[in-house]
Amino acid sequence: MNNSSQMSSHSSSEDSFQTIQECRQKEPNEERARCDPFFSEGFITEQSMISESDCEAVFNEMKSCWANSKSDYIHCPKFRFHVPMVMTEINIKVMKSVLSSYKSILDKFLAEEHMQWLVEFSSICTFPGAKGQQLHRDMSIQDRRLVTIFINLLDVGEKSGPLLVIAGSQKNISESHKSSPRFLASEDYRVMTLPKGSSVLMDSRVVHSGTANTSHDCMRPVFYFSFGEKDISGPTYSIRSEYSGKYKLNDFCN
Ligand SMILES: O=C(O)CCC(=O)C(=O)O
Repeated sequence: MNNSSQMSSHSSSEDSFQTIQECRQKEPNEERARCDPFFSEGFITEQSMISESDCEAVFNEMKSCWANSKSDYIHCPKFRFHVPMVMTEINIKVMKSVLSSYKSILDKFLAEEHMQWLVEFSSICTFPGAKGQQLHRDMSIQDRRLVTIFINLLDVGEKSGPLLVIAGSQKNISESHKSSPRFLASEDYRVMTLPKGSSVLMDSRVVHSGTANTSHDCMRPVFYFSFGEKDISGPTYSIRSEYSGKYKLNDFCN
């Protein structure tokens, strides 16, 4: 997650489109249908991939991390926990299962070895009373690569503080989301209200935020991990020190 509001002035909106072109030339229709939305919108979702009992087991792992580790930096920390996760059997099983469904996109997006580091392995839980975060990018350099996969461990409704993303905002990185009319227009806003077991794969250049939890009794626990380049300036990676710099994408792909 990013703790910097700095915006890069480097801009090239063409790289995503070139990658789409490559997909078109090389892939059958089904692969293209999966690939295109991610490269054009900057995110893609998958509904109910993880069973209810696995969600519950991972949530229990998260709670035991709350007891044993302190919260990492997070925007708007009141009523939000941000705690690195432990690589237990169930966490890795769930991670592998989600990765398998995004593998073709990840292979394209993180095309080179140095882009494939596991840089985050963590959790966020938003509690009733949490205010909305400011819109931000986790990474603001157009030609670097970083992605995050968020897994929802409970149903996410409008009031439980869903993730908000601005579709397509990874292409216009030189434009400030604070002043650009493009980002002030709400037509590109997508609120990730999704069922338990669903996931979101998000390009870290996408403008997004965790919204306010206005519910009285709904938590939003999310298990997440990020892959990308490990030397990007801007992001602060949430991962236990013993895992940092040790794993790559293929370590979790069968
Ligand atoms: O709440 C979320 O899902 C996203 C949180 C986030 O973007 C952040 O803390 O930087």
